[in-house]
Amino acid sequence: MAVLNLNLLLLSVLAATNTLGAALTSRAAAAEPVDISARDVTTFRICKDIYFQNCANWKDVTTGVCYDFTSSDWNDKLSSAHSAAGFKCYIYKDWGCTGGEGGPITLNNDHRDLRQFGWNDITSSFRCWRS
Ligand SMILES: [Ca+2]
Repeated sequence: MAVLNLNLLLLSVLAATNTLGAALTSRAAAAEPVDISARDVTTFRICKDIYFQNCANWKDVTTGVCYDFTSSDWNDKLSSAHSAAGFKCYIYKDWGCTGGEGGPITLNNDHRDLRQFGWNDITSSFRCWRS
């Protein structure tokens, strides 16, 4: 009886080892570098005034990355915006893409006057994705 119990214990240990091995394999796979090719670079057209006036192009925007309007020049100044063809961008009230999300802003949908959405002069960060 004691031998049988020992065998059961060994089986349990082996099963646990296999489970751990599988977990380690999964973790190793998850830790592999993110597929950089899945990321894209785009431009976000940002404007201090409605109807796309007083604008600048935020270039080299990497999809999935949050960008803050840290300068007093742009923080809480956005009044209209559009993204490039094939991309969509979301705007946020606070830095770090927090505090409420607006969008998606694409090339063709209407974000020429953010007052329409109650979003005039409050945007502090944005993030873009491929559409
Ligand atoms: Ca803000």
